[in-house]
Amino acid sequence: MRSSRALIAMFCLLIMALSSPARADNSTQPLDLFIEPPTQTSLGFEWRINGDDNRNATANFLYRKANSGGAYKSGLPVLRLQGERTYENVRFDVISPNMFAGSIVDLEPDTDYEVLAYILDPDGVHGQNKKSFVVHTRPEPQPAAGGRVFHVYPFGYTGTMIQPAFFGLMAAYNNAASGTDMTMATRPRVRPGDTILVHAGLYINQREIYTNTLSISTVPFDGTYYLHGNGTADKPIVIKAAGDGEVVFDCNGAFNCFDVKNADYNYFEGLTIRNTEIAIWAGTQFESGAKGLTVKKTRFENIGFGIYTNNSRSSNFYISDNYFIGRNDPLLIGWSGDPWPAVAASKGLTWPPAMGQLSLNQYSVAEPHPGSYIAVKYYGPGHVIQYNYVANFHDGIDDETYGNPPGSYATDPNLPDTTDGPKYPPPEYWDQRPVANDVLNNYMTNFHDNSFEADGSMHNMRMMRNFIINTASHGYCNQPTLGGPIYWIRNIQYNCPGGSTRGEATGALFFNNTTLCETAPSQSMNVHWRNNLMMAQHSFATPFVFNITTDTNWSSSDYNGFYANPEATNSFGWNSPPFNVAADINAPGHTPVLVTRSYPSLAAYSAATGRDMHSVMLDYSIFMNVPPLDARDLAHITNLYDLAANNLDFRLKPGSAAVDKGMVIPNVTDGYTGAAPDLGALEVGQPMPQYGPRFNPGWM
Ligand SMILES: [Ca+2]
Ligand SMILES: [Ca+2]
Ligand SMILES: [Ca+2]
Repeated sequence: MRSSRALIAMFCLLIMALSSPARADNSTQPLDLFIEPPTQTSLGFEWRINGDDNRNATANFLYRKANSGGAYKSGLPVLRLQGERTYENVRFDVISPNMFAGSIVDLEPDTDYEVLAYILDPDGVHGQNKKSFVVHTRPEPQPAAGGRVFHVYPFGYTGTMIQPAFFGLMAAYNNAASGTDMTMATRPRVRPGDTILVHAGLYINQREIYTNTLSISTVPFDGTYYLHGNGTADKPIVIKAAGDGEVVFDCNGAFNCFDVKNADYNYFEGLTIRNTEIAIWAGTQFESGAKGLTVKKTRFENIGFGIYTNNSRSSNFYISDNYFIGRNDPLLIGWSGDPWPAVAASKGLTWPPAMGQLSLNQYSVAEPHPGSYIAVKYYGPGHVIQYNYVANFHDGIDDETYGNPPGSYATDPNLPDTTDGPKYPPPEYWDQRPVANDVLNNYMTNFHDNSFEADGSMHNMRMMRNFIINTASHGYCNQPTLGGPIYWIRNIQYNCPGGSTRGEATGALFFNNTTLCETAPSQSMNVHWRNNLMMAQHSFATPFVFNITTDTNWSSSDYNGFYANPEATNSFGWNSPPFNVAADINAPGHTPVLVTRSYPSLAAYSAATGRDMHSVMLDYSIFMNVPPLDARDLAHITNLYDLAANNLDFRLKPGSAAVDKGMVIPNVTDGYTGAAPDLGALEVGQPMPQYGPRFNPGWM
């Protein structure tokens, strides 16, 4: 009897233990540290943990060149993630694991770095809280030494040809070129490390003519150059201008010019590609996608889309120093919402504006004007898109919105059995995630919608030192982002009448941006602003200069400089759960309950919310030469501005109200001048960043 009573008692205790709420565990247990694919200049890390329910643990990633014996420096601020949930109907349901994620930026390519990572928690750390390891940054992709070299000339060329020589690209790339039914009948000649030098001239096919005459066509009926050769990271297959004059691939209206969806490590340099809807198609979601595509110093014109993959296999692209010239009108026009329909009508434009060749039922002889969609769209890890000039598109450079990342599943409240599944990708899918991407130093102008989208991206997205001018809405788009960190650092955004920042941002960090329009993302979690200039443009979208809606009370903002619309009743808002509730997060069947808080002044807002306690008010007189714009002046809202043509100068006047008003942010403000870092993108006395291509092409 006694033993069975004891058994029953033990059983009851076990049931109680299993059913009682989990005890808070405020100490931290570090788990595995994951190193994301390095780029040429950045490293990204994810360190998963258990515990730290009170979210006060911190992590840091220190670095120095290997074997240098130098002092360690700190990488970017590391983001704490835990349970933020991006839940949007049946497209997204992603829950951030308990983890840290962060980057180190502005490194040298092809270099070993020693990284020292550690976690601190005032409540204690169980297990190994320090790790050190060496990571090698990627080299810039280059043609390999020692590979075979093939020479390509345009049909009809009669001069001396360097051997081995071929007429047309396909004859060199494949074992032969053929016409019409035979265009796909040969296989790649090229091997890893081979270089095809394309000599000056016009390369054009007439795909509509059935022919055996190679001067007319070497592509199938769709007009596409299908490339199927595979290079390697060290030995790409190179298609490069020979250097004796402009090389023009005129795609003659083909929907897609180059298809590299099944061609890894192909490399394009120095070409002009024109007259096509999709110039280089590198992947299609759920079908196939290339790895390691390189495109340098290439000019894209009369295109709908420049470079496109939305396949999660795609990784490690290097898209640098290119010109993407879209077909959109040389005026600013938006695609959605007021005041754009009336503005378009006043200019005699059809609306909404086209983003491609007009379909037959829209074609108008009076206005046969096609538009352009996106310059570069990518998905997957390790991409670098930098020093490009992008003009006249619907969007500029976008992560693919994609939906739930591979291996994870959204929630359909009506059909849970068909879509329910992991809310974060299992480790076997981690190499297919949109992480560790660099978008740097691009010059972006004239967009219907966004200059940049981080939409659908997850961790360690680094959008830095970009110059954004003339974007109808939201140069910084995060709709949605899936955990973060999404680093927006030292970007300039000017003439953005629809506002600067689109939600629904999870894990976005804004450091030292010069943002000259209103900031009012509709929804957010775990978002943080430091050292920014945020100055109103009299937007039609909102009177607030800064109106944040966030489901987490660990979102924060401080050390910023603001300029408010003078006649606005309220200029600052911080809408979040009651301050005694840590977070109230979207979930199936649950809508967060937020308190709307609006204030007429920075002082009132700071006092009530504890945010922006060290921030300041200022005006456009801080700049060397930046005229304030009025987005409600509809007669001029379509104006385009240009850095050089308008003699704009976004540097701060020495001694002005933004100088030395910032805080130290490691890896962002290193080397600041004066008593403290300045607000905004450009520190007084430091050299201007390069925006756009680093070379002067002959055709400019
Ligand atoms: Ca803790
Ligand atoms: Ca967009
Ligand atoms: Ca300073």
